[in-house]
Amino acid sequence: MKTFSFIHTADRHLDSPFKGISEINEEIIDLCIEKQIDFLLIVGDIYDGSDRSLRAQLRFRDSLKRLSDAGIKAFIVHGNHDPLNGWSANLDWPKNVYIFNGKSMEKVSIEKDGEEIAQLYGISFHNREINTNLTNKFPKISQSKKALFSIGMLHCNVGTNTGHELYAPCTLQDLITRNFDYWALGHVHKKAIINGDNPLVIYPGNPQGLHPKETGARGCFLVNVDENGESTAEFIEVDSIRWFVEELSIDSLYTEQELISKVHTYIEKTRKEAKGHPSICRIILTGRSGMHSSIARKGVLDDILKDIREDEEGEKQFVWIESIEDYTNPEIDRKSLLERKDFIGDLVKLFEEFSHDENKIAELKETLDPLFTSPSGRKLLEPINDEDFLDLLKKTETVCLDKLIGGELS
Ligand SMILES: [Mn+2]
Repeated sequence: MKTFSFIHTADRHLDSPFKGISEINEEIIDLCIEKQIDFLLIVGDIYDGSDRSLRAQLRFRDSLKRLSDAGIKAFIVHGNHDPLNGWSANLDWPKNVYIFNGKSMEKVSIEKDGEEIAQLYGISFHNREINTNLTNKFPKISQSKKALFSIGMLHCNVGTNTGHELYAPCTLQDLITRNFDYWALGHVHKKAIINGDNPLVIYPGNPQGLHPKETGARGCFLVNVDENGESTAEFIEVDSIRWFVEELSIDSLYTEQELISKVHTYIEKTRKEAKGHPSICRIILTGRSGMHSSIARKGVLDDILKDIREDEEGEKQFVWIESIEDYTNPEIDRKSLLERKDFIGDLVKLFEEFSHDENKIAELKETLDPLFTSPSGRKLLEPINDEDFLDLLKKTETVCLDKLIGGELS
C-alpha cells in the first residue's frame, strides 16, 4: 500500500475567555503544508461555546481554505463544546473539508493519487450532553477481511477521566475491540497516548494552553503510516504562548530587593525553559520570613508586579507575570514560643530536648525502631543517619507549628 501521513489535533476552544490568542494555530496549518501531509483530523471542541462568534468561524474557514488550496483534506467532528445544534453561520466551506454529522456514524474513504489509502469512521456531537457510549455505533472490523488502514475519530471520555465532563463515556477496551489501526480522540486537554500500539489511541491535548493550569508544551500528533500499514506518532509543539505556575519560597529572604531579584531569576530560568515561546506565569509565594508583613502591605505586590512587567516590555520572547499570589506566613519566633505555658510551649520544648539531648535522641530512635525493622517496614524505609534524623525532626516541628499556629500569627 501507499505510505501516507496525517496530523491529529483537537480542543482548540476558539472564542475561549482567554482572548489574547483567539485564532486557530496557524502553526498547525503551516506544519501540515511543510510536512506535506495527506489529511488533517480535528476531533471536536474547535469552538469554546455552542454560540460561536462569526469572526472565529471566518478565521477557521480561512485557515482551512489555505489547507485546501495546498491540496490537503480536513476532516472534522464536533464535540460537547461545539455541538452541531449550536448556532453556526452559513458559510461556504472549502471543497476539501468534510464535517461528520451527529445523527449516525459515517464511514469515509480517503484516496491518494486515485488509490484508496484509508477508511475513516466518525460521528459528531449533535447536542452538548451525550451520556451514551458512542463507540457502540462503530463497527467491529473483521481482522481477516481487513485491508485498509482504519481510523476512528471520536470526542469522548475514556475510562472516566475525572478532570473533564463525563460525555460519551467509554473504556479503552471498547475502542480496542473495534480492530481499528488508530483512534483519534478529543476532549481531554492533556496529551496522552493511552494505547501505544495496535491500535494507537491518542488524545493530542489542546494545541494551546487556555489558562494557568494548562501548563507545559502543547501541540498535535504527526502520524506516519508505512507501506506495511505500521504507524508511528510524533508529538510536535505548536503552542504560541506557554503557561507556567511556580511556587517561590520566601524562606531566607529578608529584603524587598531579594524578593524582586528572586522573581527576576525565575523569569530568566523560565525564558530558557520555554525555548523561544513567550510565556505567562503565575507565581505563588510560600514559606516563612520577616518579609511576610511587607508582602501583606497593601499595594506592595501590585507594585512589584508592575515593576517586573515594565522590565519585560519590548521583549520578543516575553515572560509575562500574570499574578503573584501570597501564601506566605510570618516567621516563627521560637524563643517566645518556648516561654509559653500551653500545649504549643510544651511541644516546642519537647522538640528542643529531642534535638539537643543525645540520650533523648537514642530513646526516640529506639521507639521508632520497629518501624524500620519490621518485615513490611524494611521494604519501604531506608535506615536514617543522625544528620537526616535531626533534619526530619526540624521539618516535623515546622509542620506541627504550621498546623497549630499558622493562622494565629498572621
Ligand atoms: Mn470536550
